[in-house]
Amino acid sequence: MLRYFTAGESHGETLVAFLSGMPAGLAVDQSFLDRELWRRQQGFGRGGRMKIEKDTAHIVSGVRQGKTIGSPIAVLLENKDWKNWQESLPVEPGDPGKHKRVASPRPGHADLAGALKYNFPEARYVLERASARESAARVAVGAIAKLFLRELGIEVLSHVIAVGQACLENAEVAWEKVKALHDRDEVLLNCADPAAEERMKAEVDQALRTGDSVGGVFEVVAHHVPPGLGTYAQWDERLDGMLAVAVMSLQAVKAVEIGSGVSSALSFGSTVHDEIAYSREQAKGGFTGFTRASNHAGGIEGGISNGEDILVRGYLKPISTLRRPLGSVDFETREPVKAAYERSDVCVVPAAGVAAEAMVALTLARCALEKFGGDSVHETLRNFEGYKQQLQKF
Ligand code: EPS
Repeated sequence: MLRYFTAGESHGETLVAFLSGMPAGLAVDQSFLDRELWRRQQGFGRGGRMKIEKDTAHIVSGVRQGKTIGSPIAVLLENKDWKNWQESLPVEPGDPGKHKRVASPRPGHADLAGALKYNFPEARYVLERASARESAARVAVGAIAKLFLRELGIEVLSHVIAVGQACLENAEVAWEKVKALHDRDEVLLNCADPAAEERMKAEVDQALRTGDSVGGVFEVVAHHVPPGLGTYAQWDERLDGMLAVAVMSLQAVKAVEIGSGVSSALSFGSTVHDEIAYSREQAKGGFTGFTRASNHAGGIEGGISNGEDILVRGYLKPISTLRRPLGSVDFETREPVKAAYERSDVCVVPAAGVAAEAMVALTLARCALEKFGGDSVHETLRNFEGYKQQLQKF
């Protein structure tokens, strides 16, 4: 079973990610991992921290001579900012006078709920772990999952469909366009339509000017996924449910949508469901000859992938750290004060999309391994070939 964990605090020495259950024989390209980490650091509206960090994956186990060996993979990601925090966040008791308190909890952040839960007098340790810095560790292991999926011909990418009030007018973006975005060496807001991207930039500019923050919507697209991943047979094996958990678990995500689920709920069935046809032409090159007139279902029906692109949207609340802070209460005096402000980002929608790609890739890799099995990639691919032949004969 494919499993993963992360450890690490935002300003601690390193982030750590573990990935276990990846079959042996998968080529691991370090430059691909680092490119994924770079993508997560980009986007208009990031704060000063991204000038300090240049994330790179330091693999310490599970990969030898460029390939996985079936053993657990551990990856370290250095926090360059650690040198500025060594005295205030030491592992050993250190000098309590150097501690940097977070005096008043930020509305929308984990600060208050976390302090209450863990019985901390203030929120420093809470934000250290609740921080979205953690998502870098997920991207590192997600990149390995992406390499595995590539062996099966599956690719996972994302694009941004809204920042604040600025939305893509037509959110149906062709796979080729999403792919072209990924090849860009400058990530602005990772939007496929330049005019919409300009409007998105204006939203971020406004937030920057006014000491505010802004959220938005990203869409993860998984391309060339075979039909048959996930199942309706048991509630926790439904692919849509697993993807929702995976994407909702990312920092600041407050809603997840599969395909056009939200607008579908407000429409008649005849306008929503994706009509089925058959193409003898497609039957030669595709998994099957069945085709769809549209993809409102986002590639999943009955909790099972149906062979269309899988579309998962994440709705991101605006970052809760505001330069013009909202009302809060001092942890010590209980007097009304403004919420604490610490250097932060203003908009992270493109970055969250990259982190969500990692979560979708890890979920699909797990489902693919459950379906096709294999202790080596060779074995997985052999089983996958057998399944493809079965689909062809259907
Ligand atoms: C974050 C606050 C900022 C962000 C950070 C998430 O960090 P800092 O407090 O060090 O300025 O930049 O995100 C990252 C470091 C990252 O790599 O994404 C927070 O409080 O969530």
